[in-house]
Amino acid sequence: QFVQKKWLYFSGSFYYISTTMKTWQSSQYDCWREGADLVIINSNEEEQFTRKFAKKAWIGLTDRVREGSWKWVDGTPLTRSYWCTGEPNHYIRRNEDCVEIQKFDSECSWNDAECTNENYWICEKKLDI
Ligand code: 2F8
Ligand code: CA
Repeated sequence: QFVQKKWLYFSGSFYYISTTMKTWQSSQYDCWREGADLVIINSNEEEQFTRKFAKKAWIGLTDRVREGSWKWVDGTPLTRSYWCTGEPNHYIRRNEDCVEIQKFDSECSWNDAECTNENYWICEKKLDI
């Protein structure tokens, strides 16, 4: 049965918060199918907005092309970041290349984790005008 996905509007973009969990890559494919991409965070307001939803959720940030070179899914380099203390640490199996929002700690937001983990995810579609 087809269930219409709910998108939320915030400051120039529409956001989809998943209700199931997938790997980072499958999450990105899901966003692409909707004409969107994994969320790109470029303001404090957007960071505050996106962390309101899931306890953990994939965002559109990865260094899987080149270790330590963090890139947004639109190819732009990371300028404003919200890493938790000690992150990114490439910790589990030295294989943490994808970024999740986590809100166990109110002081921080991002953790690098293995891309093959299954997480909730957030898609963003810019309102085109
Ligand atoms: O303590 C931070 C550390 O916590 C976990 O590893 C034990 C995270 N792993 C997963 O979420 C799978 C690390 O990414 C995180 O850095
Ligand atoms: Ca980590």
